[in-house]
Amino acid sequence: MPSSLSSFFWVSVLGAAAVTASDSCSGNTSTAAVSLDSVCTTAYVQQSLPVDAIDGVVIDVDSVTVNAVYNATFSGSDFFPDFTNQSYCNVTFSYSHTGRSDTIVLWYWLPAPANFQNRYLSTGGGGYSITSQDNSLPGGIAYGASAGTTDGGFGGFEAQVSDRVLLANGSLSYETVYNFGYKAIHELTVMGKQLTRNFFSMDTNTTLYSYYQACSEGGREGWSQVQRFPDDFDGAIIGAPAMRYSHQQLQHLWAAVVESYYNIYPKPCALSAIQTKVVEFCDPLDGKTDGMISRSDLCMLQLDLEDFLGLNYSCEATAASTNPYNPQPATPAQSGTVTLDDIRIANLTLDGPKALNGERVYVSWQPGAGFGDADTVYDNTTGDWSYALQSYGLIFAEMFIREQNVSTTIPDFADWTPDTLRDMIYRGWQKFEDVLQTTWPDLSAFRNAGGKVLHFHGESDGSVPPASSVRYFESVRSTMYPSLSYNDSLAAVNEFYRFYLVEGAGHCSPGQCNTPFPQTNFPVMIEWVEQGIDPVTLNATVVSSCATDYLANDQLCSWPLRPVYHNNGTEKTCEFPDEAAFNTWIYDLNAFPMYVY
Ligand SMILES: *[C@@H]1O[C@H](CO)[C@@H](O)[C@H](O)[C@H]1NC(C)=O
Ligand SMILES: *[C@@H]1O[C@H](CO)[C@@H](O)[C@H](O)[C@H]1NC(C)=O
Ligand SMILES: *[C@@H]1O[C@H](CO)[C@@H](O)[C@H](O)[C@H]1NC(C)=O
Ligand SMILES: *[C@@H]1O[C@H](CO)[C@@H](O)[C@H](O)[C@H]1NC(C)=O
Ligand SMILES: *[C@@H]1O[C@H](CO)[C@@H](O)[C@H](O)[C@H]1NC(C)=O
Ligand SMILES: *[C@@H]1O[C@H](CO)[C@@H](O)[C@H](O)[C@H]1NC(C)=O
Ligand SMILES: *[C@@H]1O[C@H](CO)[C@@H](O)[C@H](O)[C@H]1NC(C)=O
Ligand SMILES: *[C@@H]1O[C@H](CO)[C@@H](O)[C@H](O)[C@H]1NC(C)=O
Ligand SMILES: *[C@@H]1O[C@H](CO)[C@@H](O)[C@H](O)[C@H]1NC(C)=O
Ligand SMILES: *[C@@H]1O[C@H](CO)[C@@H](O)[C@H](O)[C@H]1NC(C)=O
Ligand SMILES: *[C@@H]1O[C@H](CO)[C@@H](O)[C@H](O)[C@H]1NC(C)=O
Ligand SMILES: *[C@@H]1O[C@H](CO)[C@@H](O)[C@H](O)[C@H]1NC(C)=O
Ligand SMILES: [Ca+2]
Repeated sequence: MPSSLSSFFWVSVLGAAAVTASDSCSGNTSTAAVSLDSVCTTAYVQQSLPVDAIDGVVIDVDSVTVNAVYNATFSGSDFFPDFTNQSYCNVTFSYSHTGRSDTIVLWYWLPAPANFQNRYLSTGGGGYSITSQDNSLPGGIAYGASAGTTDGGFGGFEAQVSDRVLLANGSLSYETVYNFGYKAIHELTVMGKQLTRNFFSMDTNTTLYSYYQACSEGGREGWSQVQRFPDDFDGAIIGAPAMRYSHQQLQHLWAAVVESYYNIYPKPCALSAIQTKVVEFCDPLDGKTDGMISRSDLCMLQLDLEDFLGLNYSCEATAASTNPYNPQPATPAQSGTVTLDDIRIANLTLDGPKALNGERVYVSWQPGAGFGDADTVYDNTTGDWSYALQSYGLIFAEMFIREQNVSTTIPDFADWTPDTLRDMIYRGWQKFEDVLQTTWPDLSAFRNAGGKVLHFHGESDGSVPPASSVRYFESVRSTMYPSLSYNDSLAAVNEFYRFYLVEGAGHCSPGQCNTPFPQTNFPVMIEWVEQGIDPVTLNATVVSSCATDYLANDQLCSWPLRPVYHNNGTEKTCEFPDEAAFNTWIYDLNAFPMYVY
């Protein structure tokens, strides 16, 4: 007979509709014959709520919203292929913590019973958001998984943690920081799994496979769970994680620091002309001239930006931008030739943060990443160009570290030197080491619980440097297997954790034309977890709209193997890079007395 309370509800609530519920007597709870209509009701969802899943959590039963959605179509995502005819139950409800007056809203899509395949998926956010709203949920239900997201308690699915992180000047909301850091996603997952079991009337002996999938800040959120909660996920798909948080957020101010410190303000048009030349120069170094850089390491060894001295550039005037964090007046037409000063800023930007004495503060971006953080803004009253403060760095420095409610400027920025940036990174690292930094390198508990991690990063990412992901992979490898040789430790890590650089890709998206993007990570992870199929290479698809071979399939190499093209680009192999190429990915962050994982 059904063993759980929810199975009891299933029978009593649905009556004759639950004709197959008795299958659970043989250890198989088949709900396939039940229609979406009959379960996607407020009463049934209220009875399925995960009320006892977490101590100290109180679910507001009256907050439940439920509606069935039929035959939905999803298209245009980089993280799952297009789907038609998806039917699901759309559920939201809120909860609070005993003794606190907080309200956190959860949002789940539960697939039609006919399509449920005993899977659950948590999804995450980007930037200062903990959620991608309903943009990532389709990638779950299409594979028979219920899928969830949380608003973190920040005031709705369109809100950001920065809306709530300061209670007043000098008063940081630590509860908000910890919800963002790791608590809210954990609660989303534990409750999502129980809701799924209850809703589909799974008996306790049936395995519910649990997964995570997100990119950028969502990637950091994924690591925050893998590092702390070994039983939450069987498989975590983590893209371009914004981890090593203090370094990651504040490095976005590096370009503005050097512009201000050296008083050099290149025109954006000059930097984009340099960028075009970088791609042109580095594209063929990988053995295939296809408009994208598959080997940014070889590019780094051979590129000299001074070769672009005297390059002509010309851009048309642009309209004003109303971005609240970075409002910009209209810009005039720009033209000229690339100067040594322009090249100096481009060089320093790519090289990444260093202290004035030359000690290294953080990793570099790869050539091909562009110069977004170095883009200057036009002052239409003076006719001058000046630095722009990238909003992630600005908010982290002012709100999280200094606890000052300043949204568009850093009052003393004109006094900042490269050493000020170093000191600010150190301060943020120490202050948030246990909640946002997210670099705990010992994943033994997750490995021992049987978990798998699929980690990927666009090689031309201009927001999170891919060398940051390489550094974490290498930290895990050397921390967990200190006495093994490189090859043996690599094999040991790869049993549960694989990392792939995505040739030519940008930040959580295809970048240069013809980039293969890993759009089928969820089915690949399902095969790894449920069938033991090791993703020796990562399945990818050319989804960039400017591609010459749209939808072509490709296979990405598992780190540290790198693509090598043969026969004028018609064949590709994955090979160990030579020592010089490998070493371009490895940094000695000697500006700090503490080791940076
Ligand atoms: C679940 O598994 C246990 C142990 O194998 C077994 O005793 C129990 O009968 C099973 N329950 C159901 C509902 O199959
Ligand atoms: C459970 O039922 C499904 C669908 O009928 C079937 O494919 C599967 O083999 C069954 N599993 C067990 C353990 O009986
Ligand atoms: C969904 O599509 C199926 C055919 O694929 C059709 O039979 C059904 O009526 C549609 N349902 C709704 C609610 O549109
Ligand atoms: C749409 O999905 C339903 C089940 O959700 C299925 O019965 C139907 O055949 C599908 N229609 C098409 C056109 O694929
Ligand atoms: C899902 O539910 C939420 C909350 O009620 C609602 O805002 C949203 O529009 C619903 N989505 C669909 C596709 O019905
Ligand atoms: C921060 O400043 C904004 C705009 O100046 C204001 O709306 C908000 O209430 C302030 N928040 C706090 C916590 O002071
Ligand atoms: C740059 O433009 C100038 C003036 O328009 C022209 O004389 C020169 O040949 C151009 N240089 C290159 C390298 O195209
Ligand atoms: C300068 O830019 C601001 C903001 O876009 C605009 O309101 C103003 O009209 C501009 N002034 C001139 C002289 O173009
Ligand atoms: C830019 O970097 C290259 C290579 O590191 C170096 O040779 C060159 O002197 C630098 N140029 C400037 C203007 O800083
Ligand atoms: C908060 O601090 C900022 C920066 O020091 C200041 O501009 C603002 O006036 C302060 N707000 C309040 C309410 O004190
Ligand atoms: C691999 O990607 C191709 C498209 O590039 C797709 O057709 C295939 O189903 C994917 N394989 C897996 C395991 O998802
Ligand atoms: C090499 O490939 C490029 C790009 O596909 C093509 O234009 C060129 O003709 C090829 N060269 C040879 C020698 O086949
Ligand atoms: Ca190429």
